[in-house]
Amino acid sequence: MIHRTNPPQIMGILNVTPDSFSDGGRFLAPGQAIERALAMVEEGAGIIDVGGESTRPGSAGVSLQEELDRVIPVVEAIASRVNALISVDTSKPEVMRAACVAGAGMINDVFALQAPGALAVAAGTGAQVCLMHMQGEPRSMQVDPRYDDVVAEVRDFLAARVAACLEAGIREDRLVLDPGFGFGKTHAHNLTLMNHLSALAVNGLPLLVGVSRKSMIGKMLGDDRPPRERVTGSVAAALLAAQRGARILRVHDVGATRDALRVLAALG
Ligand code: PT1
Repeated sequence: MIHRTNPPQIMGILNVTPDSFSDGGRFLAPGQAIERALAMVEEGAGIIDVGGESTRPGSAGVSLQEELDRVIPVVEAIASRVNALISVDTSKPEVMRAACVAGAGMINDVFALQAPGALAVAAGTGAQVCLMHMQGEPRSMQVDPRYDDVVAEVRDFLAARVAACLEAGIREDRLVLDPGFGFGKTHAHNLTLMNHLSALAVNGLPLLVGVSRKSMIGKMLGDDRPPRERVTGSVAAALLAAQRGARILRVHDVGATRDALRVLAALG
């Protein structure tokens, strides 16, 4: 379906991890993080997603203290300086709470608020919430992902998490849904999900799509291409997601994505 209404929002990725797969930990220090956030807003990001724990395939978790130390100073620093919604990419309730106190207005949780206490904390913050689907956990999720019907299973999981949120007092107008590209999915699963995006919008809720520089883009371009050389392919996939109704695009390359969206808006 082609959507000629408002263009999707761009969520710029701000990694504050030393092991980030794509930025190589270049954005660790709060000063540099501020600079990067300002640049992304200048390029067209309406949301800045701050993450202190890598969730790419094979990643191990990080301790609570380490994640707080990475994320909270950066959220504090950018909250007062950038004209954008600040999102915190975390699964830990303590990080959600502290980040929202520090100025975050969105919780982006790849575990969809399944950690003990996460639903209650998220409810209390009043923030927007992105619920993402993942099969397994980052360390092992790509070992042997299996589904009978990937679209139905992802949709049913998201529907169950929406119901859990409503029960916890998180109103539906605070929710965003995400199929979780690359999170416990084979290449074929990722392609099937992209081709059935609109079927995942439980209750008509907005969809977030994150494919930027991921291995699924590498698979389509030739497997030896490092993440940095997947920019054009990522923009093409983001544009396709926008055409298929995605409302938020989570990307590394904000300016390039905005340009593509402008052309889509003019011609679409
Ligand atoms: C995402 C996402 C995210 N992705 C949301 N949050 C990552 N809401 C972090 C690969 O296959 O899609 N949605 N937070 C990054 N995760 C990955 C996963 C990075 C897979 C790389 C790959 O290369």
